[in-house]
Amino acid sequence: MSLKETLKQKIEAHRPRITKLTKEMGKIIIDQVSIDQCIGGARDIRSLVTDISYLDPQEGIRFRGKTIPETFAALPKAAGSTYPTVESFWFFLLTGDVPTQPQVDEVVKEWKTRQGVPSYVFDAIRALPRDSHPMVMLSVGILALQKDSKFAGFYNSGKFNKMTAWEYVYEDAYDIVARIPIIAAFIYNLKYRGDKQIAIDPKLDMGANFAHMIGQSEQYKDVARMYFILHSDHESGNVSAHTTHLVHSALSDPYYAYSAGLNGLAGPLHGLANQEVLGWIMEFQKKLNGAAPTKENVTKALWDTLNAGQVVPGYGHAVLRKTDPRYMAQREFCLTTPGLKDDPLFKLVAMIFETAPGVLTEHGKTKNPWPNVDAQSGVIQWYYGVKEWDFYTVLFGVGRALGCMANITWDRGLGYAIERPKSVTTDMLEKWAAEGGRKLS
Ligand code: CMX
Repeated sequence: MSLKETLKQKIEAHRPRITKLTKEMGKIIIDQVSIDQCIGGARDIRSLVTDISYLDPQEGIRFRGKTIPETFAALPKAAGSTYPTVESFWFFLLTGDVPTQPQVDEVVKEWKTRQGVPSYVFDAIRALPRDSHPMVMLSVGILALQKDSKFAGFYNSGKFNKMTAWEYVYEDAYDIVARIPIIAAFIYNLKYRGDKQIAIDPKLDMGANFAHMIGQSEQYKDVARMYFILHSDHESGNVSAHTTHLVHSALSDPYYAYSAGLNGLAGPLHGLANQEVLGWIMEFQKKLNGAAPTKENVTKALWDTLNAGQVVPGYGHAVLRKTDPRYMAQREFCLTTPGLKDDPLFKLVAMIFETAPGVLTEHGKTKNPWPNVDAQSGVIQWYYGVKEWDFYTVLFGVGRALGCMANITWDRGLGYAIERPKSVTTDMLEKWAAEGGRKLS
């Protein structure tokens, strides 16, 4: 069965569950809200629903119920590789089913029909100052594609229908995941390779083609596949996924929604942390002035950062309370790739991993002293020659598109409402605090 038919069946089978939950059990209480949660970024309030992935604080992410190693093991592999194609992961993320090889082949084929990017998108990016941040370029590129949104076209057709609206989100979502790596490669070549552009190779899967388009080596094909899959989804409360969901909940089409999501990903407390990690390391190495990194000077650099009131990039997490399995998957890649495990930058990152949790624990502020995905990802890019670290968040954004687009396809399939939480005033909080809590009846 095709991806779309499989998805249609799944969405239609799922709808009665949501109807039953809202109509028959809608008033059952599942959470409480405290004052510190209101002020502190809505942390831990259970008020979003997604079946695409789930983040356990101890265990880390599961995509469609599978851990990262289980996901990599289960999916059909790219030809000549031990890694799955991004296309097979897209099928899995959307449907929850591990695709058969013919289903993967079909997605790979369809992906190619969707990956053409109109020239006006490239013109819009070229019109920006060349020293614009690549995330600005990526966000502009996605927004420039909006003109052809099939969802917006359907909405404006006068025939809008809630039951079939998801099919148009699906069309836009599929176009976005197919086109975003092409736009990202264009930005890379524009900014860092003197605008020497490389054409799509229609024989290659998504990850391999991205490697080809940025002029990378054979081995980088697996780096791209792994990287895009690992960064795809982290349930729906993180800034990029939540923003995408929020914006789309107003029935803004997927282009508006994901451009907004990318703008959230570009924050240093979120996706931009991967660039900050490399910036931190380079600054540290500069200060060493040729001396070898040691546990002592790494400890000092960490304390200098904390004492200056800054965060240690790549460490801590709003949900996780142990080392991020996405960090471990990338560390494993480094340890098992000849050359990479002896790379000085990897050794330094490994030394920071040994040192930072102790320092952060002693510092005593963060609830999670362990590394997140961003602490490890730059090393691999750097090793393969992608040394322009302000580009790293773009790579994150290419991967994150998979999760965000799968999520909003399902949002529309299940008819989730426009998002509109309720605000209160500081006076109200003070009054309820004095009364020992807000009277709920
Ligand atoms: N270094 C120093 N201080 C840190 C810290 C870190 N890595 N992580 C958290 N803290 C501090 C917070 O700033 C906060 O301080 P204040 O009380 O002064 O405001 C305190 O510890 C408590 O924070 P928390 O509850 O542990 O963490 P939050 O849920 O508020 O924030 C996060 C989570 C990720 C923003 C934070 O850990 C951080 O800033 N980390 C560094 C940036 C980073 O790596 N971001 C990437 C996260 C993954 C991703 O989205 O890509």
